[in-house]
Amino acid sequence: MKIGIVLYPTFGGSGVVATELGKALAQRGHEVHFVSYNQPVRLGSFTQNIYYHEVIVSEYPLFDYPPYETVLASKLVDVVKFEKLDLLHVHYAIPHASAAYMAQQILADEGIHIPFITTLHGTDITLVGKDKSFAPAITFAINKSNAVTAVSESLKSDTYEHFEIKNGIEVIPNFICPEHYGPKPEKNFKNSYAPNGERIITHISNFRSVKRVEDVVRVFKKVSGKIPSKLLLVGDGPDRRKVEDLCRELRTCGDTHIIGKLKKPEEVLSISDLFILPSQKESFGLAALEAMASGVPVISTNSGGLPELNVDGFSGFLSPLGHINHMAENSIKVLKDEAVLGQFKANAKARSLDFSIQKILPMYIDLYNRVSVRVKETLA
Ligand code: GMT
Repeated sequence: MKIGIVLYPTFGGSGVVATELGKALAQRGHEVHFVSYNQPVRLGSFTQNIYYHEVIVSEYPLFDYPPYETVLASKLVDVVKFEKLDLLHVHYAIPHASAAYMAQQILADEGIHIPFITTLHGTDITLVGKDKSFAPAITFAINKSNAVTAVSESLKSDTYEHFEIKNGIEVIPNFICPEHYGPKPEKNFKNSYAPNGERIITHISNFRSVKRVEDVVRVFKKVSGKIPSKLLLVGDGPDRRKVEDLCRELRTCGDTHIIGKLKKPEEVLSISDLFILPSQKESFGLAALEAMASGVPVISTNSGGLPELNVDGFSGFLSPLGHINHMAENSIKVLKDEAVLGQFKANAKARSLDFSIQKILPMYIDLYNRVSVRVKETLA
């Protein structure tokens, strides 16, 4: 098949999932055309069957807000027509689903019929999308999609709750490629962060308020009081300053490394003993899955789709939102004993394999085939 994938090119989970999906499809012989405003960060080097089309919005003095959606729709028309695509798969509803719908209508006028699938990732529904300034357009575009997927049952029910959706929504969870995680790094790498054999606790996010990174620092303060530990904070975003201030206030700076954005989070995860994700809302929690794939147990909240991923008492623990003590006690339970930690690490790795690309990719391919057949039958 020839598939167009529309995505955000950034570090966010939706872009990561879309890129890894495209790479996996290409490896299996499909031709994949990525469409975005920048080269996706996880795309990597020149690879067979992969093409990248950049959406370039021209500057014009009239535009206080450059019309990205219109340029994206025009780009999609061009790519579908000249690369003879069979299907578009857009990741993150805003504004990709409505741009795909516009492209579909323009092409239909020319006798070209292209189906599009929308994958909902989370904040496009739970934060941004339900805002009244987006809701009518999002509802329309979801209803006009030839198929809709959500990355968790939780996101599916949130979507039905917040929007008047007439379309069916299939749940296809996020995935990892197990071969990307491991083998374990040189001992020296871990020693450079934990020279006295301290435990390494890690958090990775975009430091937006929904991630509650300050809770990570508060939990760390309590855990490091009982178990010698180091904290690695990976990522960057609006709350970074507040987090730095809190580290100073709680006097945890000496044991904390704020590393910034990393293209390969698996490198940090490979030396980590525990991952903390105290999010207010998380439709899935790809960062937690990546941690588990590296054999790192997860302390997370029980919000959104996290309980569908993190099995309480097995791959880590779940806590109610904001319950710092609960998260700290659970962290200590995992970290205090070498044998217990080893068991949690093995469990986390085992749980991650339920979300391996080998299990999830066939779900997407099956959906692509069903949608293509359905569209052809409607036209016949
Ligand atoms: O987490 C973010 O803020 C980024 C956002 C995105 O769109 O990339 O992540 C969402 O999509 C990921 C991939 O499906 C999910 O794993 C994240 O849970 C989800 N984020 C939220 O729901 C807050």
